[in-house]
Amino acid sequence: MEIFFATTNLGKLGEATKILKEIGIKVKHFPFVYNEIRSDSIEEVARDAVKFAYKRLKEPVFVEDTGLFIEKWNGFPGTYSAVMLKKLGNEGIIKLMEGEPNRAALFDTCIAYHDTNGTTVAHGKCYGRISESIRGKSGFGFDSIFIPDGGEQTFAESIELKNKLSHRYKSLLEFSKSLKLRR
Ligand code: ITT
Repeated sequence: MEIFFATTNLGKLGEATKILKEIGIKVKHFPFVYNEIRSDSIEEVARDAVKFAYKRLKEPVFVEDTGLFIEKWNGFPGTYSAVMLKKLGNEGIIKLMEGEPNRAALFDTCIAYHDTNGTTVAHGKCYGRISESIRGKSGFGFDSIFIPDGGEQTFAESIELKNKLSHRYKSLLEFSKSLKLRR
């Protein structure tokens, strides 16, 4: 089975390609540039984006919206994660969190898939905490400041672990099940 993934993020693309390959699905890249809507809901963002991608591509396609939700900041940056990373970076987050005992954070992903039957969504969450410093070289985005629950290493220090328990892994697994039922 082959399927298009519309994204500009090569980190996401690499992980999704690897994870889906192991379950027998080949990913084709659709480098789709699109201005996300403003919403606090990753599902709303993903649902809107996939309609545009499908309109452009005219083939079954999925998109994925991911946010880092920091408990102490009432879930911010959430759907604004890309802007946060661009403007403040991981250094900025570590600095703002200095001395903060509540470091709980959550990665939340929503995949939206669209074909002639309409849109379906799949979700995946990964709970953890923000590290005290930037650690590790692998991965992308916030990986060097996020430690999943039960672990001591950041995602960037243990990418093999990331791909077995991450928000992306969980959402792709749920998505692949619904895809196999649907097609
Ligand atoms: P597309 O919308 O084109 O797919 P994007 O980079 O804009 O790419 P998102 O809005 O979903 O994607 O991502 C928000 C930010 O969160 C962005 O800066 C990502 O690099 C980062 N991010 C997403 N998944 C991540 C992960 O698994 N680990 C670390 N950071 C991640």
